[in-house]
Amino acid sequence: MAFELPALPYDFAALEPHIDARTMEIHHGKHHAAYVANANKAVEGTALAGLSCPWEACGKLQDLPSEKQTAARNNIGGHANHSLFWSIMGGDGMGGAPSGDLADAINSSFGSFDAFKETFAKAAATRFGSGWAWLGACEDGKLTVCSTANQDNPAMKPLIGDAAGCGCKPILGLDVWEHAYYLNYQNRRPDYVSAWWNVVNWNKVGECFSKACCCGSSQNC
Ligand code: MN3
Repeated sequence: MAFELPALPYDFAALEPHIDARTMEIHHGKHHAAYVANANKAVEGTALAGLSCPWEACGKLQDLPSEKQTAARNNIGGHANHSLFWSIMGGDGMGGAPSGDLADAINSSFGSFDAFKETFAKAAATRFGSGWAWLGACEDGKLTVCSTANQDNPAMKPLIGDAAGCGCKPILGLDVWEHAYYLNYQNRRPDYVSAWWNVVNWNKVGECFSKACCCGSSQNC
């Protein structure tokens, strides 16, 4: 097995008007596909060759020879982050608010769903340059918000320390690279973040919260 581009679980146009079809087509078919191809190149002939779960690989980047680590960090990170991103969005009937254990955890960690959204939107808006905002589960069961630069994510903590954010297990991620929104929103990142809440699939985020791994692919890991 190698890293594989997961199929989008909906049509390119499914997230309109909040995220346009052309952006989705380029983002999935060009950007994410390139991360997958380059991630496979980066691990060729190493101990990580043959892994198929990118989130697992993000936690093992430190096992690579040092000259391989930058390419692996950027591209395996890109693969992991986008795989989660596609899986926690959807078209009709999405948005709204979480329910069940996830809702309880959000309320106890942030005070309310609105307070969480405000904290998360601020993390997304204030990430300078390219990167991601995350909602993640900490080891004590609490939820937290953090953000990372480029294609880094909290699972990379063993390799990159504080640059990986808080070290939580991400269950919701928002791509704030310009390629994720520029066609529709240009420089208006806060408008993209506000619109994005309408396409979040909270049932999926709830599943990620209750599972050990949420790599977004069809495999069980
Ligand atoms: Mn992206």
